[in-house]
Amino acid sequence: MYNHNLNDKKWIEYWKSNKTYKFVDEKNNNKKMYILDMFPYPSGSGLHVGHPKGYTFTDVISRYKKMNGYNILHPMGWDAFGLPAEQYALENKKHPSEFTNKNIEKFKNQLISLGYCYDFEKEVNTTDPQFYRWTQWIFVQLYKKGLAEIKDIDVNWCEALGTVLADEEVLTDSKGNKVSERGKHPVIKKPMKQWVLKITKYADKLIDELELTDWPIGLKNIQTNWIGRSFGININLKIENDNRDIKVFTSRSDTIFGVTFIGVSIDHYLVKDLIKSDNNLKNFIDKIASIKEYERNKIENEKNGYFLNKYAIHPFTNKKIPIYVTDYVLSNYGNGAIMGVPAHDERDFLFAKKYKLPIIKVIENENECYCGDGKHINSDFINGLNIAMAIEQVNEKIIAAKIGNKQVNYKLKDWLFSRQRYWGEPFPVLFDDNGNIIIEENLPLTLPNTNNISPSGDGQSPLANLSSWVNVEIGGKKYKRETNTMPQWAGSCWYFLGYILKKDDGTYIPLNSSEAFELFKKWMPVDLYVGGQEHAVLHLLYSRFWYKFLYDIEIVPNKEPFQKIINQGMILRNGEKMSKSKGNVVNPDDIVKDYGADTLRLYELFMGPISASLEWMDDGVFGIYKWVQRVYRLFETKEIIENVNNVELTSKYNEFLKNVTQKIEDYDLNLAISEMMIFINECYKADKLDINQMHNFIKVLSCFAPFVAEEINFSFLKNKESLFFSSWPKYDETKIIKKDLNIPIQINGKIRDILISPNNITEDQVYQLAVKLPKIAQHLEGKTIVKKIYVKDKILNLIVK
Ligand code: ANZ
Repeated sequence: MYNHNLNDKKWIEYWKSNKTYKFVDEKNNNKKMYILDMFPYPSGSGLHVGHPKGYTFTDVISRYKKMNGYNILHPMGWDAFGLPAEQYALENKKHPSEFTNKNIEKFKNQLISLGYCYDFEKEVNTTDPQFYRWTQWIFVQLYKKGLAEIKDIDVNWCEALGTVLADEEVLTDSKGNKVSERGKHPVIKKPMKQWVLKITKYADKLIDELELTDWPIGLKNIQTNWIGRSFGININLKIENDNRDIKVFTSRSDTIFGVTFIGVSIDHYLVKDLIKSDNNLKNFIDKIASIKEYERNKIENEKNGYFLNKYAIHPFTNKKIPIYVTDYVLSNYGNGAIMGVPAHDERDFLFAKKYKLPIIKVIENENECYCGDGKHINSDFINGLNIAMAIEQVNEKIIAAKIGNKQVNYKLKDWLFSRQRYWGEPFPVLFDDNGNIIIEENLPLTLPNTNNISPSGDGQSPLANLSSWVNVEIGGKKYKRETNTMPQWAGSCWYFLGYILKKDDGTYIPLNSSEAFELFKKWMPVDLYVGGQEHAVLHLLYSRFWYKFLYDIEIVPNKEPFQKIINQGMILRNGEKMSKSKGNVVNPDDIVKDYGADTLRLYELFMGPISASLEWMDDGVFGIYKWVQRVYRLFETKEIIENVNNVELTSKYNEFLKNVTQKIEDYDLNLAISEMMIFINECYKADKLDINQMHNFIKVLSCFAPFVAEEINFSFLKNKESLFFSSWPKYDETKIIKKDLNIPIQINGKIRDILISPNNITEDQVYQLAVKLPKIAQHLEGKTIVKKIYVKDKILNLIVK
């Protein structure tokens, strides 16, 4: 009987004392593979079962690729700045690093207990000054290139957390109020001086260069839509009895002859003017302003407006078009004003219906259009290109008439890059008495060591309380330090380069050295990056932005950091995400203790495809546990000797190797496990097993279940080297006994005979053989074959007249 508790411990110690997983850069090997996991935030609660799903996946691929002769980089590290540590420190009057380091130790031990082949001497920790010195350095370069600046902007202010939050950290609750993602505290808008990174300068590259990657199409679309590039035109319309123009933004100038009203946002300049003399208008605006803009803009919500008693003049027909203030036109998109085309835009349609405005259809064959009774879908829609051409023509007319200019708009906003927190990278920035910025070039600028990290209360960072740190004198002149810190996203923007630079003594090769550049040429881009889809727009967008910038300043040699990405699905319980509050969390430590690390590893991969979100099943875990026992028992009970001449089993063995290799290559690891199970069943049917074949099976198994595999390899097969250093076994196609195929032959849908044919037969060969079968020939007599329908290796249907 296999004792996983003893065995897990034994092999962890073996791998550790033999430094089995020590990273070795094979200098003369030009086949490289950089396999990366999204590094975790080391939270207090330790590893979640969601983590091993991705980490086991990349562990298998790394071992497999290594066995196939690749030079492998497969590191792990810690995204360790962040709010929970700060809050813990506040509550316990301790330094956040204490909490952070404790959690890192816990995480590391858990990862080691799962048998992952990380070399922890390569680990990076974003809170290590040796690491964040380079985070600060990149910031300085961004600043020098004009991509970082201080702005007075309306920020999301959370009184309870005493901090400003990024849009992504703010949620809308069920009542439509803005609340903090963490703690669900109210969030309001407040103007403040903040660092902003101009990611919008890279918007085009961030969209266009996605083409260079092999990401899943869904992920590319999420990024593209988030950036939200829209090609359109600004059109200036004259206003009747007014010497001002009104400027609208449209991406559909081809619908201009269908305009039946103009809509403006509630803080448009026309409104600001009229509101002084029109009390009803004022009441209307007050009422609307109390509802959040993005709520009003939703299709399903009622559309409201107020006629401003003014008319614009249509630029081509000279007709009068009424101007309304509306609740759904956004104030900070485009020009805060639209041309309303009810027949072709759903919001405009809903608005026009309510205010009884005409609905004029001007584009034929559009996929959707609107008229009196609502939406019409045109199933023959093939018109995308025609619409694009029509837009181009109208745009040209508008430009020729000097009443407009082309405009590209983006939904992406510049990146708010400061936080009022202690536990983050300090900005290497000083201000003189006149507010001039002086860059601190002597890096790292370390966080002052203090246990007093209470928020300053006035919106500034806790660092503002530390006057001895804040006030600096250089050459007799007085300066103050920037007291904000960088957001948690900063370190994760470049950590994958940090692994490459990390040396055994814990220091880093300088990011801007030629040595670093040579290493980046060797290792970048990351070949496979695995992590959750929740990072589709934030981390993956921010890190691409930094990487592109580093490319532009010649620090890295290529444009995209992550060649291939796989998003792992979630592990659910009763159809829901596991969470502490629901009490449905499975703790990986418990599974390891009760069933062993191999069981957890195999189970999480066997659950289904890596990208699918799947239900956790205790029975499934037990089933895998029994299978691990079954594999061990096979070696315990069967005679395993050299040169067993079992043709049938040798065929199964080669078929197994062929299939399992293909499944791993396709990243279908659940199916690869099935192949192992099938082969083990075949082995049980035989009396004697071939030692060579079984050794090769164990090599395959070791990628998935390294503990039991090493044990079998040493104890039963009497080998003396870790399977980690094996070569991937090759199969022999000629040893696979090819079974004949049975292909039913139909005539006009009725089966008339069955063709017994060899494997690997082509469509034409099937046809040639089929028509010679006597029963088929008989049915074909005097008929003409008008169509052949062939499903490969399955069926041939002949349609005859
Ligand atoms: C006329 C039209 C006809 C439009 C039609 C669309 C369809 P994207 O591509 O997302 O940028 N729009 C412009 N400014 C707006 C604002 N401040 N608030 C709300 N909507 C605004 O969308 C561009 C379209 O969004 C523009 O094209 C405009 O409506 C609307 F069949 O103009 B369109």
